[in-house]
Amino acid sequence: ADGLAGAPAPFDKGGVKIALISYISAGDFFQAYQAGAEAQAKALDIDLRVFPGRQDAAEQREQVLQAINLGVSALVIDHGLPESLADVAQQALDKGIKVVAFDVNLNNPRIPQVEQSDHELAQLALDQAVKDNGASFNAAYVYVAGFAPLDRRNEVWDKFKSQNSGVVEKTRFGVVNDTTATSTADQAKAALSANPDATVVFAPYDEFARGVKLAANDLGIAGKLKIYSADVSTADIQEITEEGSPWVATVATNPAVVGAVSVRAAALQVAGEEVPPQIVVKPTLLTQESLRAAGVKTIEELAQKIPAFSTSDAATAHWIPDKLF
Ligand code: SR1
Repeated sequence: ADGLAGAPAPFDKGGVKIALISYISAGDFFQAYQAGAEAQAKALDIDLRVFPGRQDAAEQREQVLQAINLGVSALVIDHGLPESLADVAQQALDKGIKVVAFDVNLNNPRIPQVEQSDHELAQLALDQAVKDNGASFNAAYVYVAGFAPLDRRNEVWDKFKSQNSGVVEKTRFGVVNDTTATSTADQAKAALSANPDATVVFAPYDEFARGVKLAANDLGIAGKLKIYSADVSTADIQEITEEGSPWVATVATNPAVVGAVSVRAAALQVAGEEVPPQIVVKPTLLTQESLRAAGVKTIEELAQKIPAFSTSDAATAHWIPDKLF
């Protein structure tokens, strides 16, 4: 470790250890988030220790304790269940270790929370659904309670339904596991077969949307369904823009940028600098039509066209390199 010229201590000397402890590692969003965190760590000469998430709350809790014992300067906790993390996160703080949470509400004023403005994200997706379908439609909704971003998006869905009496939620399903898309597809097949009048699907996680699309294709109903989602990846862009795809819009950040912001928030705290309690990376609406018209095929091409997909002004400082993608 050589350190970073012009950076405050301890980054001027290098060798700062930070741990990234995820609840989920599978899927495009979480892989890109991790890659962004690693790229930012490398640019700051940080030794980033990555603990793989396996959707196992007890294991994630254990990993927080392991990271504390490794002598890290900061922890980035990415998703997870607050009830299994809050006390071990407090233990870290008590030992002088800085903590940043992404998408898990640890209810601790000393832990800044990174998020993607989930209320705005859901609202943009639902506004597009109304633009395409009018304010009366039968819907299928994909949701799993207990994940902070999904719970925030759900608040918007509940409000949207109460404000639009013509929107009827005909069916609700969803699962988050190590094969979310295919497990959701199995549920979607049963739910959509039992509710053939559902024409709009609100699936605010790309793995959910991918599962519903899979089911729609298997059932031969892709032509009468429109799917509105969250998140984007190169594979998602391909699925959205392909001929006949029912996946018509998504609202997304670049998850690599969110990963980078999370590491920057941790680094700023280690350097003794202030970070706000909420650190927000704003999402952008991407419709099938706009992606096709722009000829965009990859997330890198998206980053060239939309500045918010290449960098964020959240958690920056003059000494932190932030042009990574
Ligand atoms: C299971 S939670 C999945 C969500 O977490 C991140 O916020 C992504 O946007 C994804 O939709």
